[in-house]
Amino acid sequence: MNRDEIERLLAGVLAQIRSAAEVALSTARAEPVFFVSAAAVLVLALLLYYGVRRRRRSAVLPEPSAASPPAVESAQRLEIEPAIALGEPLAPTSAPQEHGAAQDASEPSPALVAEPGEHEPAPVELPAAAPPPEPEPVRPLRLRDRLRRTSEALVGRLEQVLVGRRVDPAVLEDLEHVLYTADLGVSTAESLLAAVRKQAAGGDAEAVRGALRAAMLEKLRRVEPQAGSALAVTGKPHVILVLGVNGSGKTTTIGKLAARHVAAGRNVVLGAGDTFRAAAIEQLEAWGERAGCQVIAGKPGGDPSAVAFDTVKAALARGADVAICDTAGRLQTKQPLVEELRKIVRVLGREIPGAPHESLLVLDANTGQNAISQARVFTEAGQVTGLVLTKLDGTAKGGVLLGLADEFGIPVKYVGVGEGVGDLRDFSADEFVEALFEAGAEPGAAAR
Ligand SMILES: Nc1nc2c(ncn2[C@@H]2O[C@H](COP(=O)(O)OP(=O)(O)OP(=O)(O)O)[C@@H](O)[C@H]2O)c(=O)[nH]1
Ligand SMILES: [Mg+2]
Repeated sequence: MNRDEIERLLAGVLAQIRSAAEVALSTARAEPVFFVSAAAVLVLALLLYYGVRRRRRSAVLPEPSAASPPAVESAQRLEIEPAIALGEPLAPTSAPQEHGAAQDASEPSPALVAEPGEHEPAPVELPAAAPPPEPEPVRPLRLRDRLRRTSEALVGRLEQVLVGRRVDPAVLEDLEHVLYTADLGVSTAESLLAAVRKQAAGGDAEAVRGALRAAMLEKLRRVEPQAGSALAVTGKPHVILVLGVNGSGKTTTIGKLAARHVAAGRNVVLGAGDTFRAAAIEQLEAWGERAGCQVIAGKPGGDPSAVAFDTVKAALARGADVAICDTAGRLQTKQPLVEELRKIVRVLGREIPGAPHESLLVLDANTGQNAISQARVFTEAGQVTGLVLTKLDGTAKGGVLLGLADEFGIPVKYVGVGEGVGDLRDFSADEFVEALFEAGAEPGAAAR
C-alpha cells in the first residue's frame, strides 16, 4: 500500500467518523450526554488519524535536518565507534580521509569495520615484547680515566694559563708556577720550561703543548722497559724482590704480578717476608689464594732473611718458574732497614746465582716529592732494577713519574692504577703522555 492509498483510506475513515459525529451531534442536541460522548469520539478519531500519518512519514522518509549526516555515514560511524573508543590503532588512517564517504560505505576498510554482528572489538595486537637488552660489556677504564686527576693538575692547569694567549714573559711566568707546583720536582720543572722557551717562544697554545709533550715523552721514553720485557724471566726460578716503605702497595703489587705470571702459565711461589705485621702475612696468603700460588710464610716477628731463604728453597724444590719475595717497609728490630735488605739480597744470591733477578721498588704516587726521597734511600741500599708507581688512579701527584725518570733513570716497569687484580699495567711512555694530554685537554678539566 502506497502513501496515496493510505491517505485516501484515512480520509474515508475520517468522513465516516465525521458523518457519525454529525448524527451524534443532532442527537446530542436532544441529549447532552450523547453530545459530550460524540465530541470525545471525534477528538480521539482525529488524534488517531494524525498519529498514523506521522508514523508512516517517519518510516518512509528520513527526518530532514541540517545537523544529521546521511544515513550511510551514520551507519559507518556506528561501526567504527568501538575501535576508536578502545584506542585501537586505526591504520591505515589515511584511507578514509583520501576517499569520499560513498566510497567508504561501499568499500569499507577492513581495519575500521567490525565483522557483522560482532560488537566486541578485535583484540588489540600489542607489538611483540622486545628481547631484554644485552648486558653492556664491562669495559676496563682507560688509562686516561685513571690518570684524570694528575692530568687535571698538570695539563688542565696549563690549558687554563694558555687559553687565548701567546707565549710572552707573563705567560712563561704563569707556566713556571704551574710546573713548579705539579710535583715534578724542581729540576724537571726547569727543564720543561726551558723546552717551552726554546721551542714555543712567541707561539700559541698549540706550540707550548707540542713542546711540553715532546719534552715529557723524551724523559719517559728513557725509562720505558724494552718492548715485551714486562713478564720476561731470566732465571729458574726467576727471583723478584719487592721493596718499598710501608703502605706503598708492595703486597698488592705482588698479588697482581703473581696473577699475571700465573695467567702466562707459570708456576709461582710467594714469600711473606714482611714479618713486621701478622696481618701482612695473611694479606699475602689471600693474594696467593686468589692468584693460585703457594705462599711461604714465617712467624710474625721472625727474621725476614729466613723467609727469603725458605721461599727460594721451596721454589727450587717444586721447580717453580717465579719466586716473589715481599719485604717490610719497617722493621721490628733495631737493625736499620737498609742493612736488613742487604742481608736478604745476600741470602738470595747465595742460594740462586744471579738472584734476585729483579728488585722492584714500589712507590706510592700519592706521596709526591717524597717518593723521590724514598727512591734515593732504596737505590743507595742496593741495586733497584725497576720502579713500580702505584695508586696513580687516585692522585693528582702522578707528575712525580717525570721527576723519578729524570733523577734516577731506572726503568718504570709497571704502574698501579687501582686495587683490582688487573690494575697493574706495563708502563708505556707514549700511552702515559697521551692519556695526560687527552684528559687534561677536555673542556673544564682544570676546573673539576
Ligand atoms: N687505588 C689504589 N690502591 C692501591 C694500589 N696499590 C695498592 N693499593 C692499596 O694501598 C694499600 C696498601 O697496600 P699494600 O699492598 O698493603 O702496601 P704495602 O706496601 O704492602 O704495605 P705494608 O705491608 O704495610 O708495608 C691497600 O689498601 C691497597 O689496596 C693502586 O694501584 N691503586
Ligand atoms: Mg705489605
